[in-house]
Amino acid sequence: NSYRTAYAFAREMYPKKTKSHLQYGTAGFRTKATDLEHVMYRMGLLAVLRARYKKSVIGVMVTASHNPEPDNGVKLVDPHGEMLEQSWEPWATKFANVIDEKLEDTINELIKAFDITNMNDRVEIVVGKDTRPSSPHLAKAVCDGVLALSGKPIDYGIVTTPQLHYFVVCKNTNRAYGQPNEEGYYAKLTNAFKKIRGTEYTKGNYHNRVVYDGANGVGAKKIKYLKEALGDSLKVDMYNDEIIGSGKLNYMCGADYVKSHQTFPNGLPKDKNVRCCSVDGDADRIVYYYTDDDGLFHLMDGDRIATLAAAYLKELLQQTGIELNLGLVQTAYANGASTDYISSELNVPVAFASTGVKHLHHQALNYDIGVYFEANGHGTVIFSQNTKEKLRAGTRCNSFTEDQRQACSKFLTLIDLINETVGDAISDMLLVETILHEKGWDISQWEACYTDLPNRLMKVTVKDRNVITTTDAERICLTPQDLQDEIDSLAAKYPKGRSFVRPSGTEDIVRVYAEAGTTADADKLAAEVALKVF
Ligand code: NG1
Ligand code: ZN
Repeated sequence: NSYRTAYAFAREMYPKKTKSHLQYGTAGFRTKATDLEHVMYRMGLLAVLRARYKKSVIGVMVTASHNPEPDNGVKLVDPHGEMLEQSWEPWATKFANVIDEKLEDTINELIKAFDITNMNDRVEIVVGKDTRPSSPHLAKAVCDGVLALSGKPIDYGIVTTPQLHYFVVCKNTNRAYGQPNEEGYYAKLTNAFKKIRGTEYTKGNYHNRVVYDGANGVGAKKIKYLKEALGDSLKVDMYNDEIIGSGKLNYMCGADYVKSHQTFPNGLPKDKNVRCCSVDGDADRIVYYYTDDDGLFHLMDGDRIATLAAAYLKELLQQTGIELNLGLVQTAYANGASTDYISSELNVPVAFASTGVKHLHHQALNYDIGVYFEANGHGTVIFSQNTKEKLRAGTRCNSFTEDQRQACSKFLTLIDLINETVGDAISDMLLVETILHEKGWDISQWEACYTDLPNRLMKVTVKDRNVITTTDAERICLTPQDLQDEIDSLAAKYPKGRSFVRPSGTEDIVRVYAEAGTTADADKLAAEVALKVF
């Protein structure tokens, strides 16, 4: 009986040594690497059960993204490249927390609950890891878990989170999405990029050079391969590429640092008006920025990328003449000015989802063309089957003009450039570069689309963050009673005032967000709302 072996093995190799309770949250499990050994092993077990239940390949990614180097984490990737289905999250939590003596029972309980009868299927589990020093050891624990239940671990070594999602989808679509290896990934993106760019590498105010902050992580390691494939079409000047064991991963650099400190990362040359970008520790997020003539810092976050992409896709869609619905999904953290711009000026409908890309992704499925981004730079675009079929038919349609047919084929190439499975810093960078190139824009022209409202994000530590519950994509507080009324009356005092609070899904804190017409007002509003939360 294979799970008996698993159980015995666990006690010997990966005993549960910690008492602390871990919860599978928006980013899977994340904590000090030293507390994660048994969790990794058990996620290997769970992945095999999930793969047998779904009769598909499942992914397991070992990473703690933008967290400090001593942390680590793990998330499971479902067959279509999405995050683990929400109804299984409590199972992941249970697997991580049961005592060793109860592990066998828990495995049996799950097998029974889902009526898994194919326990002998030799399912494939693809495993990836980031550059943390703890990752090889933890990824091995995952593979041991997979082996313990007679699954087949396929270890991809160090890869970005979006690469792992891509491999899962390639395997589950029988390679229709692409070749399930790194060469296939780079080839798909760079072929599409070069095809759209053509041979005119600079255009108008656009120059084919970008300064790239690799956050001293996997995003630095991987860009080396990409650069080769891009040739002269785009020059990527890389900085912060000290990788394994330097202790510098995400340290004063990377997308999260730049976004949350609204400042230039360490280690990059501060040349004026030069387009720069930063990725995070597993390269699923990207933000752009530049320093102007006066030395002032300007951030182009996920909202900017989302609006740039949505506007461009809308134009391209109009050129095809095909009727499809296009929409943008944001979270409550999206700057109000971006929402106004996209809905009022560009007439693209905007929907809101709760924080966490899985919620945005889900909401984006409601559109033929769904653009979704978190303000922190995590997002992508997804296209319905209907969209792809109509575009393919459009390329051969006799009643279309030649321009329309060409627009259809360009649109299809653009889809190849986009990693639909999950937000992908490298793919998003190539998308931004493609749009700016086509428009002949420098970064300040991109910025000129709209002016961000001043905003302020604060953390408040409370005894129990879960006393705060929210609704309507976290924009409205349900409990404690009266809190929402108090927020409303505070926000009403300031022109363009807006504020909301929600418990964080990744830290033991409450987040307070406020925006208003001026920085002083945004700061005041945030502070006043924070006081009500205490
Ligand atoms: P929480 O801690 O739930 O606010 C944070 C980010 C999310 C998302 C997750 C997962 C903010 C305000 N929140 O969530 O956008 O990226 O981490 O990593 O940036
Ligand atoms: Zn990340």
